[in-house]
Amino acid sequence: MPIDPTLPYDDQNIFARILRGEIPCNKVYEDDHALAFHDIAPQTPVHVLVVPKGGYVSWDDFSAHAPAELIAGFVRAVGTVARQLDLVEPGYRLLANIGGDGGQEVAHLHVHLFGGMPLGRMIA
Ligand code: IU
Repeated sequence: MPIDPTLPYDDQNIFARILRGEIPCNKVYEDDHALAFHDIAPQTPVHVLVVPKGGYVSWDDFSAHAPAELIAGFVRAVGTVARQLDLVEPGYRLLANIGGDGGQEVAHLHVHLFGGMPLGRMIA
């Protein structure tokens, strides 16, 4: 069920609970700005989610309201995760679903990192 991205941030969402350590995840990477973990239902051989450490519903909320240091740190972390997973040479795909038409289901900004196979021209 897609989320309503205009609602205020709810700190009981599943990724907020993962960030607080209340729910376990299969962690790939963590720094001061971001946490990355394997998607629970991978769509490709490598399917990792990267989430910023901060309460932002979506890319829209994050890009409009997050401090520049967090935005920079998050963007850098996404690149670091891809390098750590040795995906740069074969290539990979980043995706952020935003709101209803975007098919966003978890109301904490996350970037999907897909890889491990030729992704062709599929959208997601
Ligand atoms: P979306 O961009 O909000 O549509 O994607 C949410 C993703 O979060 C989706 O790929 C789920 O498989 C994934 N996920 C997860 O990894 N762990 C969870 O506990 C839940 C969803 I709920």
